[in-house]
Amino acid sequence: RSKQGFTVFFTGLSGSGKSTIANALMVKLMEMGGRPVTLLDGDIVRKNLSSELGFSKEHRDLNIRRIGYVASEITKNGGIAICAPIAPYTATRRAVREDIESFGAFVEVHVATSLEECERRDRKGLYKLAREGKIKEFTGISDPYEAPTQAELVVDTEGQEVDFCAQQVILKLEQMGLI
Ligand code: GGZ
Repeated sequence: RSKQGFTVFFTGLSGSGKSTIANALMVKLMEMGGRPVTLLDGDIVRKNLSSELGFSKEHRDLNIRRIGYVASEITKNGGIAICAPIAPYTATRRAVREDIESFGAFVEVHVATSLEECERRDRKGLYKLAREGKIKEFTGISDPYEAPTQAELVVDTEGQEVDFCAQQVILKLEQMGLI
């Protein structure tokens, strides 16, 4: 009997390490073989699926609902979807969870790297621009991030290696009987 499809949904601040962990997880799942794995990364979705959207609450919600729809189709067909947007709003994450759970499992992973650490790293220089007011509605600076309270897993890239974080996700998926 083949296993049910599932979605791993990462959420966290810009620069928290979502994409890096998501990529490491994708490699691990692909190495296990057998099932197609689709990565819906924040950047790539914004370029290809949500190119007309900005960062208002309405646009962020629409972006997340689109990601959730694609992930639900993949999950329905028995595949593995990995999503890695900021997804700052609890209600929107919950709505996506409900859509997906009618077809398979939804595994929410909070990448809880602190704002202080994300801003200290500032890999793309966006936090500096946000502090200067040159980017408006920037998550964590001038726009909200509602941290999950009931995520299946919490990881933190401050003091934990990316590979360790990805391995924690693998263990959780095994515990849940998904892989
Ligand atoms: C947050 C922004 C913003 C604003 C541009 N707020 O670190 P990045 O650059 O590569 O990831 C961030 C990405 C966020 O897009 P998402 O689709 O993940 O957001 S959401 O889930 O809220 O729809 C950041 C960049 O876009 N970026 N402006 N104002 N992040």
